[in-house]
Amino acid sequence: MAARKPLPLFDKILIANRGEIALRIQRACREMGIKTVVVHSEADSEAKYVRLADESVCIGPAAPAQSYLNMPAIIAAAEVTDAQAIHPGYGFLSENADFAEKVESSGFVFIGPKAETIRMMGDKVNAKALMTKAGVPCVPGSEGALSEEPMEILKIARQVGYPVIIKAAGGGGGRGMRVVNTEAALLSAVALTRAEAESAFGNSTVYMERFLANPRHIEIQVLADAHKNAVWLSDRDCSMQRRHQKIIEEAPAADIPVRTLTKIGDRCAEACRKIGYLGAGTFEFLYQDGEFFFIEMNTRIQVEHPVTEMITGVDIVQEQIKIAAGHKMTLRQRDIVRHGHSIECRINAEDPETFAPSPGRITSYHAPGGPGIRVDSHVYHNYFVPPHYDSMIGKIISYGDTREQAIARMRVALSEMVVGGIKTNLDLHQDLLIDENFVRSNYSIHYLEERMAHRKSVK
Ligand code: MV4
Repeated sequence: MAARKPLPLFDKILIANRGEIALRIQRACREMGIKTVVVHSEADSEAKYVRLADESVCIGPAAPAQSYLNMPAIIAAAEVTDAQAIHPGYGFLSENADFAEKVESSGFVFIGPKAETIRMMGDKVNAKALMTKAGVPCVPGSEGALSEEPMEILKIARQVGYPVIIKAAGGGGGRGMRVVNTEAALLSAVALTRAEAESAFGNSTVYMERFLANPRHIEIQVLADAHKNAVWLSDRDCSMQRRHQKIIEEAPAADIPVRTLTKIGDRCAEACRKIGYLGAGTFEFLYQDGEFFFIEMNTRIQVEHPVTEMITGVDIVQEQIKIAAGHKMTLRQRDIVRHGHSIECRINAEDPETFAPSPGRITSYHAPGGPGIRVDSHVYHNYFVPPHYDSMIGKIISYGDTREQAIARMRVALSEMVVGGIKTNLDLHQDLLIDENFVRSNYSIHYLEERMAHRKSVK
């Protein structure tokens, strides 16, 4: 019997996103010989990636609800341009199960997991149950949703031990959660979190976990194909954050014993096979006292994916596309070796004092370069940063043989970078790259906020 021909890739992909990730996806497509359609709002008509795309379709006004979240407009754009697949990027509709479903029922391929997987992971109670069953360790807490019975709730908290955290099943990424330190405060905190969850997510389901006081946020990147192959692509430390907005990410995370990491990575890959996961995904963990605790799974490409690409040499966006086209992954776990160290600094258009977005025209722009420096950004000299969207204007990613070299290269890159006309967080990054705790890898999820509170008080 003749060997089966490799499946063809897509001829044309529609990119349902904006900014740096729209450009990143477009670059992957062009490298693979795939034509691109970019959909954009009226505020993004002049964007570089719109001009570079083979085709573009304006899908509505600046307001995201009328453009980047406008499902019928996006699907209509795919129809008129004859695209075969839709890449949702991150944010916007990337983790919207209804969108994934509509894309598929309209005859297009959604570049991501199946709608039912997205829906499952969107409910954090389901996600935890699924992971527990698949052998991924979770934070100890209520088994599933919290009951309505006060005595039952008190009993579970006693077993878990205070402090506990109450989280909304429909929340995630820091929304809908409340820490409870004492039994006296428990029942009213549960009631309040329920009420907030009902109004924010239309779902009053909450669950309880032991509150970890000082963890690091470590995540594991995975890739899984439609043929039961799954691999994990090392880890990232995303602990340097403020108000659930990551600022610096790095790979690999410091000081995690190889055995601990390998064990958790293998569990993640095995969980992907068990649940029939498809595409790129991220397992989010809290890491404290040498132990990993699963908290959530992200079913999209993430902002910080480049640090993983730098240390593994895998183009994660290209892998997403090949997997969506039904290809068998050629990557095997044994082929995945990490080399060196990578750091990402997210450059935001924001006020350094208040962190309020600082949109406007970029009157001078110079991007850094040189060995081990990658810049993922869609902006340029005279670009107008619109006020309607996220304030991130790009990312500097450094790579070195060692963490020290990645830090040194990032310092040089930051010093070279010029973004004039708007306020940015470049100075904060310069400060953090010489911060002795950062340099010594001595930081957890609370570090940045504590550091800023301290600086304010001594000013
Ligand atoms: C926690 C926690 C401590 N203990 N869960 C916040 C975002 C959401 N993904 C989960 N979050 C947390 N869950 C337990 N059981 C602390 C946080 C948390 C956090 C986690 C990751 C990154 C930044 C954070 C900042 C504050 C709190």
